[in-house]
Amino acid sequence: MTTPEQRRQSAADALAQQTIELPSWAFGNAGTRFKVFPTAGVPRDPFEKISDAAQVHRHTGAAPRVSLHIPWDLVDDFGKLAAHAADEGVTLGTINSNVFQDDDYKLGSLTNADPAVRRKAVQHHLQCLDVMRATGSKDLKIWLPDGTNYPGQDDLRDRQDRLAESLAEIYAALDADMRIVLEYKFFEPYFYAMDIPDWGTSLLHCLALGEQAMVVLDTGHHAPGTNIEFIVAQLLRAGRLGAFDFNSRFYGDDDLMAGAADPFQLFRIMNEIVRGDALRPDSGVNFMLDQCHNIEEKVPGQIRSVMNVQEATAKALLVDREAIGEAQRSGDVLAANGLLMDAYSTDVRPLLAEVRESRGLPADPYRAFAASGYLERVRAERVGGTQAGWGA
Ligand code: LRH
Ligand code: MN
Repeated sequence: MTTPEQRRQSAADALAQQTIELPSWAFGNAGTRFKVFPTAGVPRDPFEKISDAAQVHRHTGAAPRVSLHIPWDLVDDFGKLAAHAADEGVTLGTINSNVFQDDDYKLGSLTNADPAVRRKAVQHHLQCLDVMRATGSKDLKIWLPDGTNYPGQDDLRDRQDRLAESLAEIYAALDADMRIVLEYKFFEPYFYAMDIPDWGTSLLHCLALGEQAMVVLDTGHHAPGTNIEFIVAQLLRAGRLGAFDFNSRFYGDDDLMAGAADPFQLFRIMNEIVRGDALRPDSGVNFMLDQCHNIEEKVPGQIRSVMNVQEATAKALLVDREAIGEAQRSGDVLAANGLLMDAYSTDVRPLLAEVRESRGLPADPYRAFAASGYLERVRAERVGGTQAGWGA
């Protein structure tokens, strides 16, 4: 049996190594179809986005990578962008393709009935692989907006066959150390059938492609009431969980701060990660945020989100695994549930403050950033130009 102190110490060790990848697009303006609110000091280009993301790492010590979105983050010289990132103490991470803003993809991109449109969409992904070779990134994240709005609009099986063929072309172009991470979403922007609506469909395509294809689980992409931690357990069991897009939601794909809407769900997800020994830096699971800060300041919003993931992880690391295993195997329902809730009910903020201070980081990154004057500085400096983000 481990003692609470032993669990606390091994939790501290694991938390010191945890890293969360930030989305470049979270630092630009974002909103809904009703309104995109501009914010003073918002970045005007990928270099400024990287600088803002680096502030999150500087204060949390847990966000050393930034994922890019193409073409939102297209630059003339990705080597220069990677050098800028290094100067700022971060690296460039996952490359996200984008086939959801081009008129040609109205009836589909990789699934489109028109071979010329499919070829164009495949070409875009091959361009993303070239970006990865320039940035040193290893993961190509594919989320397809592809879908239909009305029954009969298109043949569901033909679209899957076309999708499989297009994905195979992209997969064949991967370097040996690259991965495709394939994201699913149950609705939006289409409202009858999305072509990759659920984890099963993404997994089937990944299994058909090969070992370098993994599933991305975006916590905002499930039907209400879905037991997401069950999907996590199953994908880990299949060895095909490649990455998370963490955010939270009350209703749809709200992309709110991770843990803000449902901290208990985030804890249950991280509990399956810890139980599946997938928190290790070499587990192959990339923990990322995918959020939009429509009304709140973006850098503090990202800092708060990283802290929320750390808190959920810390609670999951404090679960007494031996005791809960015994209670589960002996059918002691209340004891087993009670042991999980004990961990969830633990205030882990002092433990996290200790871990941060032991690494020379501020005990409270959110408060430390607020006191840094960074936002005031960039508001004064970033005058003119076009702010990055939706609607830019
Ligand atoms: C789609 C999605 C995807 C990104 C986009 C910004 O909803 O989750 O991961 O490409 O958001
Ligand atoms: Mn996502």
